[in-house]
Amino acid sequence: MNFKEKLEKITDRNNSLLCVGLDIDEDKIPKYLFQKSKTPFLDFNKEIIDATKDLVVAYKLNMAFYEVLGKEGINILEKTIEYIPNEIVVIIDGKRNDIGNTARKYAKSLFETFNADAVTINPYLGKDGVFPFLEYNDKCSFILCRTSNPSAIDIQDVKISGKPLYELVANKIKEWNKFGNCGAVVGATYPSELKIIREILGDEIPMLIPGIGAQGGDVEKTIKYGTNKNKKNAIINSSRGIIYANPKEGFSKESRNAAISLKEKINKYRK
Ligand code: NUP
Repeated sequence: MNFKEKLEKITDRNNSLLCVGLDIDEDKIPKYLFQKSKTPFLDFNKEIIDATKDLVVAYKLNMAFYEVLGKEGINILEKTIEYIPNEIVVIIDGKRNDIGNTARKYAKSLFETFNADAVTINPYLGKDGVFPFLEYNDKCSFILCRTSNPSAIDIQDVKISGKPLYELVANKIKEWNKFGNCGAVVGATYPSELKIIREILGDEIPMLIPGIGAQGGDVEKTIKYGTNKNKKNAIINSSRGIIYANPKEGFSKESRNAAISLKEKINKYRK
């Protein structure tokens, strides 16, 4: 089953567009886990997965939170991915890219070594940096188009021939989508840009939309502008807003409640 089929199937099965971001952070995960367990981060991820796997379409693991822990972090990343049920999409968020020769290693590492279904990449190096990822036909490469952070404007809004750079990137994503395995990353914190980008991309290209929860993105506008004509093909991520909903003993119950509440809010606007 390729990425698109997998996404469609789990979107329907769990009636959801929700992605939980497993951004493990030693300053935020419950302190008691460090006293109780030799593998606190992995235990934390497993408990979050157990508590939310019927509510989500995807889990997103941001490389920064694993790499910072050194080889132990890589081990946690691998074990977490192994633990995620097969039918749920695994996204590795590393925003990778480089010259073609190096990009090939990044692509192999994320798709083969770590077994991601989807990755995030940046378009800054142009197509020879992007194509090594697209050679993985059955996977998905989400290309940074308009990010959620305040300084996204510094570069992504620079006008080229009268159009902001993110529009040019959206058009490139469409052009590069000849194998049907491109996606776009667009922040929920910029609904007007999200609308323009969905109009450029059309209905077939999936969007990964972070910025809901801790960054304050608007759920209603995100669904209105980010989904396709079937109110699908969007993966809405929240990390801190769910996994650290209440970082104390019994945390996974609170995370489950936060995930239910966001899933229901999303679905309310899909009707
Ligand atoms: O534009 C982007 N914004 C963003 O927040 C692109 C991303 N990949 N992210 C990532 O999504 C960010 O690095 C983090 O892993 C997650 C958002 O986390 P939170 O704000 O929901 O905690």
